[in-house]
Parts: sequence; C-alpha cells; structure tokens
Amino acid sequence: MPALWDTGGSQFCPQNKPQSFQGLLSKLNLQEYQSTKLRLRDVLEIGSESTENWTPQMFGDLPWHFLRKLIALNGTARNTSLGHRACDDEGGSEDAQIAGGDVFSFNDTDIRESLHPLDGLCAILLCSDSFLQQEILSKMSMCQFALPLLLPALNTPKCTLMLWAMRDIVRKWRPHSLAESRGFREESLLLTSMPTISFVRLGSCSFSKSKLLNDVLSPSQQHHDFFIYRDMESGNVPREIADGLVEISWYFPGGRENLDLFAEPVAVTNLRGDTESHWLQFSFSTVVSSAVFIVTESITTKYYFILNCKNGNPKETLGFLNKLAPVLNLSKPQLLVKDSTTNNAEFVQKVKSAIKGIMSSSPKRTNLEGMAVTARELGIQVDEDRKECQSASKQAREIIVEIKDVAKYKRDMLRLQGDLLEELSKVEKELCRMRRQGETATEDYKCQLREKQLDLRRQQNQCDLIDGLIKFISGIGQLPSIEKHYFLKWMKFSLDHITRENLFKLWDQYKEESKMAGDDPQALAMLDKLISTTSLGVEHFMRELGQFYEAECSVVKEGNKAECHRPFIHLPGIAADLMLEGFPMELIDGDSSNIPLQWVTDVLTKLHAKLEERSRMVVITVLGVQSTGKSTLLNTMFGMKFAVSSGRCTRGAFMMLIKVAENFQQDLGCDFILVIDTEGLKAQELAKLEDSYQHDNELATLVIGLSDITIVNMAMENATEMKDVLQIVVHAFLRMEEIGQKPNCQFVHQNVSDVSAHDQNMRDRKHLLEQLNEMTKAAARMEKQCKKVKFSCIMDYDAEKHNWYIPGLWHGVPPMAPVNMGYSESVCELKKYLFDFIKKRSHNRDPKDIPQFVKWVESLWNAVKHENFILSFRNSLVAEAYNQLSMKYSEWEWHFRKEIHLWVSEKETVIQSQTSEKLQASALSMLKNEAQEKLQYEKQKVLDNLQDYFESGVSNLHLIEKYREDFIRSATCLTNELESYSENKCEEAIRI
Ligand SMILES: Nc1nc2c(ncn2[C@@H]2O[C@H](COP(=O)(O)OP(=O)(O)O)[C@@H](O)[C@H]2O)c(=O)[nH]1
Ligand SMILES: [Mg+2]
Repeated sequence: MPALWDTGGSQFCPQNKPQSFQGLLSKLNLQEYQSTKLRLRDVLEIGSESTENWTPQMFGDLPWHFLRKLIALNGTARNTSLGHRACDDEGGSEDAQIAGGDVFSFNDTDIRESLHPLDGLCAILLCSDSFLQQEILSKMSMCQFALPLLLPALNTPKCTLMLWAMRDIVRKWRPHSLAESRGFREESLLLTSMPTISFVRLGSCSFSKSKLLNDVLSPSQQHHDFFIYRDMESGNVPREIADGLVEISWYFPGGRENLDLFAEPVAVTNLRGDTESHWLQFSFSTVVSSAVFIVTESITTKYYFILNCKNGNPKETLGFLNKLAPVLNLSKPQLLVKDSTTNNAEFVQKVKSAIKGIMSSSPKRTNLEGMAVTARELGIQVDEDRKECQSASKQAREIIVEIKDVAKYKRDMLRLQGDLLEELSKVEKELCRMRRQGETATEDYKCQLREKQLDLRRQQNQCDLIDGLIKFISGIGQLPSIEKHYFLKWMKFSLDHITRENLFKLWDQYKEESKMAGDDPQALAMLDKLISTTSLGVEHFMRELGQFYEAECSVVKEGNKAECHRPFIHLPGIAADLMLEGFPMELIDGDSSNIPLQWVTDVLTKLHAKLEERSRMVVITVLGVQSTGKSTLLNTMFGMKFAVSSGRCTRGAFMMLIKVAENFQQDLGCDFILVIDTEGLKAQELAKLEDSYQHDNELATLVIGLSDITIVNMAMENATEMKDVLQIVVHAFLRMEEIGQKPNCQFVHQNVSDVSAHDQNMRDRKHLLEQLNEMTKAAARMEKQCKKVKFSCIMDYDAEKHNWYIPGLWHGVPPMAPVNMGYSESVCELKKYLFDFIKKRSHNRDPKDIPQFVKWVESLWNAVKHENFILSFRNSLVAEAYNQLSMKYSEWEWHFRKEIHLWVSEKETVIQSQTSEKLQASALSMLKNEAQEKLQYEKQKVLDNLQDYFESGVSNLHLIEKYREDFIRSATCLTNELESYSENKCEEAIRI
C-alpha cells in the first residue's frame, strides 16, 4: 500500500526549496549555525537583554526572540512581527500620511517584509543541535503549541521525524476509566499509544483546516491556538520553506465527563501545504493514522472528505464522489459538507462527533516510537538514528537492564550511600554535637567516634566498583562531549521511566493499604520509607561516585593508601566538566542530610581551574514546601533543567551554573550565577520518617546561609509550614556567630492573579512582617540575646519591594491548559528585578569566587553540624515549650538526686557508726531493698510531676506531647543511674 503513494515526492515540488532555505537563513542571520549548531547554553547565557524589555527590531532578532520567549514559557513566542517599525520610516507620523494623500492604499509590501511563524520555527530547528531541539519542543508542549513531527527536507534528502526531540515530554491525564477512582496516568509522550487522526488538504482551499483543528481541540469556553492559522499574527504571510511540515498535537482528557471532548487521549496531525506536493508525508499519515480527513474544495481522490462548497454547484464533485464511494468503502457520514451557510460551531461539532465515532470503533493505536518504525520503512529519516545517539543509548541500556527492583538495586549496587552513608553522617554530626557522650571522657569519646568514622570509610573504600558504575564512569568520562550528553539524557529518561512505574505501583498499594488499615501508622510509615527509597536518578549514581572519592581521600589521608594509587582521583574533573556543560550537581544529599565536603570542594576547585580562575558568582536559591512549583519557577526564569514532577521523593539541594555573557560581566559584577534548587522540604512522604524536622531545618539553614538571594516560595496553603522553617532558620542564624552575611530575601506568593493583589495584600504583607519580626524577637529571647533584633537585621528584606504575586501556572484546566501568560510575564518581572538588584549590589559588594564560596560552605556546614538543639524542632514555639518543660524537669531531677544523696549519706553515717561485727550479713540486701523503695518512690514523684505538668494547661503543651516519652525515659535512666550509685556507695561503706 505505501508504495502507491511513494511516487516521487520531489517532482511536485513547486519552488526550489534549498534556495529559499538559504535565503531565509541569511535573512534571519542564522547562516553561521548551519554547521556549528546553536546550543542550549548559547540561549541561556545571561546578557543585557535579561534586564530590559526587549522587542525584536530586525529579522535577525526573531530567532532570539522566539527562543527567549519560549524558554520563559511565553505564549507570544511564535509572534514574528517586528517592533517599532513605524518610528523607523520617517513617514511614520499621522500628519505625513495625510499630507502624502495616500491615506487609503493597499499596503502589500508588508507581507513580503514579514516572516511566517512556521518558516521561523523550521529554520531555528534546523540550526539547533538535538539538545536545544529537545528543549524547544518540551517548552512548546507546555505552551500547548502543536509540535513539528516531520520536518520538511531542506538540508537533508528526506524529511525528518522528530522523535528524539520529543523524548523529554511527559504528560499527565485522567482517562474516564479512572475517573471514579480519581487515579491518573503519567507517561512519556513517546510511549503512549493512542489513535491518530490526520488532516490534510487537497488542492487549494479557502477554508483553514488549522483553525478547524484549533476549534475541535479547544475546550469549551476557552479557545486556544494549537496550530498557527492564517488569521493569526503573520499567519497570512506566504510560507517559504515550511510546506511539507507535519505538525502534531494531542488531546488529553482530565477525567471530567462534562468537560472532556474525548474520553481517551488522541493525537491529531496536520500536513502543511498541498497533499499533491507531499506524497511522502501523506503516505506516512495514512499508514500511522486511524483516519485521514481530507479537506478540499474540489475532488480528485481519497478518504474522509470535508467539502467546502463555495461555488454553490458541487454537482460535479459529488458525482465523482459517488463513483468513488464503493471503491474507497465510503459511506455518507464520511462526507462532511461545509458551505457558506453552515454554522461554524455546528460544523466543529460534526467533526468532533466523527472523531468520537472513530475512537469508539476500536481504532488502530500507535505511539511515536511506532511511527518511527513506519517512517524508516518509508525512507524518512529519524533524528534518533544518529550514530552518537544510538551508541550512547546502547551504553545506557547496558546499565539500565540490570535494574529490576529499584530498592534492591540501590541496596545492592549503590552500597556506599544507603546505610553506610547514613551511619557516617550520624557519626560525623555526633563528633560535633556529642549528644551521647555519657560517662566517657570527652577525648576518649572523640577518639572512638573518629575510629568509627575511619572504619566506615575503610568499609566504603573496600567496596568494589560494580559493573554498572564502571559503565557509568566510562559514559561520563570517556565519551566525546556530544555522546556523553546523549548518554546522560538516556540514563535520565530510562531512570525516570522506571521510577514512575515503581511509584505508580507503590501509590496503588498505598491507597489500598490506607483504605484497609485505616490508620495503622506502622504499615504506612513503612510504605513511606519504601516510596522514598524507590526513586532513582542520575544523581544517585553521581552521589555514589562522590562517596567513592570521599572514601579514597580519607583512607589516603590516614596513610593507609599510597598517594599514587588513587583510581578515583580524576572524578572531580569529570564532574566539573558536567557542571560547565550545565548539568545540576548535588550539593546537599538530603537523604542522609550530609554535604560530601571533600567531593564538593574538589569538584568546585577543579571548576575554578577550568574557568581560569574567573569564577565570581552570585548565588540564588529557592526554598519552599515540596511541590509548590519551585523548580518550575527556576526553569522558567533561567531555562534550567531542574527535575519537575509531582511524584518525586528525593530531597536535598542541587546547584547549577549559568554563564553571564562576556559583555555583561562588568555590568553585573560577576561571571556566573549559581542557582540552588532545594527538594523535599516538608514533603508529606518524608514527614513521618525519623529526623524529618532535623533534616528540613538543616537544609533550610544551609541554603539560606549560602545564598546571596533567597527566593522563599509561599504557596498560600503552605504558608504556616514555611514560617515554621523560617523561624528555625532565624534561630540558627542568631546562634551561629559566623554568619556575617545577610542574604536578600524575596517572598514569592504563587497562585495570586488579581491585579489588585499587591494593594489588597498590603495588610497581609504587614502581618507577615510583624510575624517575622515577632519570631526573630522570640528567637533572640530564647537565645538570651537581649539586644533588639528585627527580621531585617538577619535578612535583607523590605516588605514593599520584596514580595511578588505570581498568577497560577496554568491558564485553564490541565492537562489541556497552556501556560498562563500572566505567569510567564510575572516571572520575567521578578527575573529583571533580580538582575537589577545584583547590578546595584555589585557596586558595594564583591561577589565571592569559587575558593571563597568553598570556604563558606565549609564553615557553614561546620556550624550546622555543631548546632543540634534548635534544628530538631518544628518551630520555635515547640522549642520554647520544650525548653520550659526541660527547666521544670531539671528542678525535679535535682530534687530526686538530692533526696538520694541525702539518703545515701545518712546510711553511710549509720554504717560507719557501727562496728563490723554488728553488721549483719543480710545488711546489704536490706539496704538494697530500702534503696529500691526510695528510688521507686522518687521516680514516681517525677512521673507524677510530669503528668501534672501535662495536665496543667500551660500553653502549647500539645506541641510537645511527642516528647513526653523522652522525659519518661529520662526519668527511668536517672533512676537506674542513682540505683547503681546508691548500691555502690552502700557496698563501699560496708566494706570499710
Ligand atoms: N496548578 C498549578 N500547578 C503548578 C504550579 N506551579 C507548578 N505546578 C505543578 O506542580 C508540580 C510540581 O512542581 P515543581 O516545580 O516540581 O515543584 P517543586 O517541588 O516545588 O520544585 C508540577 O507538576 C508543576 O507543573 C502552579 O502555579 N499551579
Ligand atoms: Mg523541585
């Protein structure tokens, strides 16, 4: 069948495309990127336009306009009109036009002076490397723009299927079969099988099929332009190169039967240009689709027909169709007629019903990977078939096939992190905090701990590199740059896929379990732990390498290994290269709440060297409750690639480097921006785990301490939790003498869209400021610092200037909602402000360079490690209540001790006053019994006191209920201690 259509695509080609292509490239000033392609890094570099409202003036500006707007998720990215043209021609003023007399004239030069958006898109894609292409398509998908599926053949012999370019896209939806259980699906777009419906045009047609498609796919009440059509800005400009482009878009249901157009996902493709000139694309469409809709005004051949009857006399066409009907198995419903009197809404409804009909007839389903198979058969090239991409894929697959059960893989294969690392990090902190010193002398205790630490490092060092890690190291260390990039991407996609599948299973189990068990906390906590242990990403592999490196360093330091035998010594250099290429690097391992200091230091030092010691940087961090859009915010602001997902259960902090353009470094006063994203703060799944507060507070204190600017993300519903965290941070700052730095603090309130937000929330802002001041004061009181402190003494914060109200991310109801323009614009405002701020600040403060930053990390980390008490509480109210009880408890304890000491010395006197003959053999056991009674009596008194205290109605008691057990345990310990004390004393006295 395909062979039928395969007859000479090029013979119909009306224009000389390669020539138009070259013309367009030179018009857009893109020629230089034809061989050395444009990279994501080139686009992300921070230049002067980051601080201005920038409108394209010349054609050469348009590609940059498109890329920058798109990275910022701006819905106007596809616009190709140039700004301020009127001012350029001297005839721009109204008077001049009237004087010239040609107020009414046909201005048709305009069209030739502009650019069709699809021409622009094709040109940019053809000049971008495959990673930028991927980024472009991912962002386009978030904006709900139709994506290019087949790029026309311009600099290649055949057209190209954009498979790799779509690899990164993940969609979430709820099919109606899951509506009741409120479940959802989340899958890579490439792997999702669904029916595909193609739309093509035969001959010329005055009616826009792209507009029809927009109407069909748009949710009611909310029109969206998935496809560019002729009535849109510059949509009427004749296309120079984009004919033959096949675009694709999707419909995904949200699980609301009244709102959804279709119950299941469906893909829609749209061939640009006349089918007759693009037989190859057309035959591709017929093979992959469940149905092909042919839009035409007059007929020659083929399938579904949308007949736009313009001339009022379609008799001839109809006659032809009637002849064709039996041959093509056409039936009446397969002819949709639209004439000048047809109501558009009704007609759209008809098309929708037709699609519904197709979908309910169990049509052919295929996914994009399946389409690629067809494409190859038809001789269409697939972008993923590049040699580098394939070999990298093979290398990644060799690692991935080993992973069957994630939790098991992590336990058995990534052995250095898991329990070993957790133990290590505990020992390291205990070395600073000395909580369980007990009776041991300080120096001895420290020695023990150091020995233990070294022992754990030795254990780590003795672990062999497993096969997977060897392959991983060779992947990131030995492959040429492009292949390495592919390799890491493949690793990410595969690991994400595995993690998603695993999580889904676990969530189902979780749902069942919580239904069955009601609230068996034990079982649910187990599942929580399991969920957090089943996420696996490239960062875990990198973390493992970091630990290998740390272990090696510490063994070498102890002199147990020769300096020359260090197989891991080259790892920091590899990691530094990755950072330079824009990959995120783990700074704080949130699972064990640990900074691998040696590793981080050496990676950054290597980086400093690679940058020829020009590494002044400004540090921007973002902090906020899990899943409140922090990563989305950073990705929109800086075009970064921090992991975005609702289902992730990792935590920690990741850093990423963005270069400042050479000609802007002077202005901004720095060479780089270091962006730190935090994950897992106040995450539900982690909340029940032991030490959760401690980890959260340590993380927050560290990242705020490290940053020049902290963006605090306050989603309305999580404001309280965020304040809890801030309180503890304030405490920690007050305690840590070393904090000489005052980070700037920006509050971002997401999901606030009203124009009056800033004014109306004036009271809220005042209130927030009062609260912040209040908690700073309270903290100072608790820390026994009597000087008057305000929040602004600790952080650089101005309630009026440093609060941002940002509308919600989506315009409408996901999954079909595009990104809200308001979101994009507000984020852009914030970004501009931040750069202005950095500029101004650079006048009176020199930013740190890497060596200074490394020192800073070290001293801050040390301070946090020494800080124990305050970091373990949810907030300072809890800490204060705990403090109160502790004070009471020490009174009771003191009383208990006093009583026992008195009793002992009383008995000692009695014993000493008697001669040894008089002392009966049974005296000791009698004394012991008496001691027991006394001890139990006193212990009971403490317990009663505790009981009374908890019933006394002192404020905030409920906050410390969970510590009650600790105090009871303390009382028991105390009793035991005093028991052995009194017995020893009595025995001693009798012996003498
Ligand atoms: N409805 C809505 N969803 C958002 C918003 N911002 C982010 N999301 C979604 O929330 C999820 C989590 O976002 P992410 O940036 O990973 O949050 P993070 O955990 O704070 O980094 C993603 O699926 C986002 O698409 C928003 O303003 N409104
Ligand atoms: Mg995140």
